[in-house]
Amino acid sequence: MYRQIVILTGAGISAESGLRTFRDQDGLWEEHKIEDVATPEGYARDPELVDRFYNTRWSQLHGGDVEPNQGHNALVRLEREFDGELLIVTQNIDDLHERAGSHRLLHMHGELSKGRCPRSRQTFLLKDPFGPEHTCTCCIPAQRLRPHVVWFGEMPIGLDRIQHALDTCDLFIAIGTSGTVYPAAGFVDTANHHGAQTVEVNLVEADRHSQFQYHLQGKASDIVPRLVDQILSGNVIKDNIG
Ligand code: BJW
Repeated sequence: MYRQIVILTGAGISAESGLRTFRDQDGLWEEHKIEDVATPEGYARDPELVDRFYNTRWSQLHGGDVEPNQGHNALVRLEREFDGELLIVTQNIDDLHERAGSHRLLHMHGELSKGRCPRSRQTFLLKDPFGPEHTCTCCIPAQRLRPHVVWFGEMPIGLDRIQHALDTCDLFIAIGTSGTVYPAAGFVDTANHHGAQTVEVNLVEADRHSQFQYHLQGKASDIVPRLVDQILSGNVIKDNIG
């Protein structure tokens, strides 16, 4: 039925793995000011504070208690069994899609497990939490690595590839994202414009101004496996699945 699928994931897909979202109750933005920890200006003012913010999240991700959930796993099944084109675009910087086994994946807001040279933009895998001792090997003098994440005011990663996939997809699914951060929040408009079917999976009710044609309300770990069954069985997605 479908030939080209783009899936956008947000913090909600990792929530059931124990990682906090940003804007929900108890979300990360309740304890941190966005302008302090998610802007280049905040990093320039106080890099240690920003390093600590990401180190806490790095330690949780690598602490042994966090694992992919049924939502991530279902997307791996889709990748293995779907005959057409698939691209998973994640706004998440965790590596739970990779740990589950996804390959056709693009981290548009960066990766928690990497540091980046601010001069050459080369990335380096981080085997331990951040600190001033993490420097690049590409420049002389060596540069202090910064978190490989996209902050407000910075250009997201892979936009050309994403744009091409959106222009040609016939199904666009957004999972566990509040749709408040651009350009990701505008992907649904692009997909609609090109005639794709657009589906949203979220724990909460659809927004009154939602641009999605279908809204599936519930936990990602519950809805996504059923959505994948539906796609793989060749059926068109409807409001009511499973
Ligand atoms: C569940 C669930 C469960 C819970 N099951 N669901 C004015 C107007 C328009 C735009 C702008 C503007 N002023 C500035 C801008 C641009 C700005 C922007 O969008 N600002 C808005 C705040 C207005 N954007 C940028 O600056 C971006 N760059 C940019 O625009 O470059 C220029 C450009 C120009 C032209 C074209 C293209 C580009 C960069 C944005 C960078 C965002 N970075 C962050 C931090 C990354 C590192 C980190 O992780 O710390 O990315 S911010 C943060 O928000 C993070 C996330 O990826 C992102 C999105 O959050 P997400 O994933 O949606 O999480 P939540 O918490 O918001 O939502 C969770 C959802 O899950 C909720 O809906 C729950 O209900 C649901 N949920 N449990 C299913 N179990």
